[in-house]
Order: sequence, then C-alpha cells, then structure tokens
Amino acid sequence: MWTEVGKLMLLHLLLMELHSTQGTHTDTDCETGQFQCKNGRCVPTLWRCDDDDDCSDNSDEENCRKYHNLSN
Ligand SMILES: [Ca+2]
Repeated sequence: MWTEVGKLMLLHLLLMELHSTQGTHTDTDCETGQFQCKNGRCVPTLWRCDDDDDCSDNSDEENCRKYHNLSN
C-alpha cells in the first residue's frame, strides 16, 4: 500500500519536473562534470572560474570569487 503511494508521488514529481522544464529544454542537457550556463550552454566545470567567459554570457565566471575580488 505504502509503495503504491510512493510510486504515485514519484510519478507526480517526475511529471511536474518534466512540465516545468518544458520551456527551457536545455535545463537537463548538461552531463555530470559540466556547468550549466544561464543561457543553457554546457561547459566543463574546469572552465568555471578560469577568468575566461566560456558561456558567452559570463555566467560561468559569475558565481566564483576566486579571481575576482568582489566587494565581499
Ligand atoms: Ca570560464
């Protein structure tokens, strides 16, 4: 009985996820070890914080403070 409920919940969550990502198809395209740019592009995580704009929108350099001295 419990497992059936669990399955239903899981299915529901899955459907919700699928539905919510329909507009942005690129959301799940990145493989493990890849970083998802804001524009949907995938770049190797190694390219993050290397002070080079690989995403072409600079989002791979945005969330790191390794090389950039942000105010905090
Ligand atoms: Ca980079």
